[in-house]
Amino acid sequence: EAGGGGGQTPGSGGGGTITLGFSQVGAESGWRTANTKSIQDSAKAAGIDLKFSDAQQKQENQIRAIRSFIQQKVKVIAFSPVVESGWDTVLKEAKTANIPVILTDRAIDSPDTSLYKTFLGSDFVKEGRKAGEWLTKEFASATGDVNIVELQGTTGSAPANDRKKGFAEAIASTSKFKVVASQTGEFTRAKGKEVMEAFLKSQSKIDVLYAHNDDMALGAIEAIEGAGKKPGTDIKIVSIDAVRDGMQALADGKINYIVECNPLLGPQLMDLVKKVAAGEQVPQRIETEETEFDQAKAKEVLPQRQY
Ligand code: GZL
Repeated sequence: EAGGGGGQTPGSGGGGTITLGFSQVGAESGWRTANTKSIQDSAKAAGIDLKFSDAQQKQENQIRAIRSFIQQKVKVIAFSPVVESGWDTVLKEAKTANIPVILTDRAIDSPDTSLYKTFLGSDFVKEGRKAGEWLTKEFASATGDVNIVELQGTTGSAPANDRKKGFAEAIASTSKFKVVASQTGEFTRAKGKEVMEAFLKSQSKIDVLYAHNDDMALGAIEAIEGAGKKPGTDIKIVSIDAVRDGMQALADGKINYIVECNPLLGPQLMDLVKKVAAGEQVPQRIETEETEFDQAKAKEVLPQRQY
């Protein structure tokens, strides 16, 4: 319940319980599932009353959820913006209602940084760059062109924009690296498989697949095997996330390298919610800690991976 009698401040519920409204992107990938679990488990552990909404990857559903949280007078709003643009109006409504907003996972492109207290998430440009740097090392001795196909994440999303940018920067060093096809696979296995099937038909020579997440890489693996080729051997694959199924494919030699994108943001988010609810200052930007894996390291760490 929000507000209530006895002069309590809105969103503090009974006995100081903080109410958090969280708008999640959807349930499109293994990463998202792990991220949602981390948020729900951490809210429970922190004694925070979580109102959780799944937007099925639609911005209008996130905007509707944020408006509903404002109506309910929650104490804090947090969300993972499915795309970078189009948030100013609804975030200004939250500001007018004196409800602080926290961005998690993905960023927005608004120049008005007063619209949110902090952004907790990965540096996607860095992730793309790490993937590109691995590729330049892996193909350092290649003499002819190295033909790359790219499965992009959700169109307009920060991870898709920035992973593409970071990767392109890293491979620009030598002209032999050619991105011969690049299209969104919407971060899902199904779409990743469908687009990779099209790439296999339209491209005469594919040396590498760069997938913006493991789920699309796993879909692409099905397409590559369906075409009678060996993923990880005939077509090298570099991906991002390091979710369990991706790490298993890496250990099995079907993926060659994975850059981790850590979904376990829940504990840090709840600490930030408590600080922001108490009116404390928090850093404008908090970057997630994460690493990268080759096949040997994947075999080693798989047994104790949390997600
Ligand atoms: C990245 C996150 C992306 C993951 C995908 O932080 O937004 O969305 O890389 C997920 O798996 O769908």
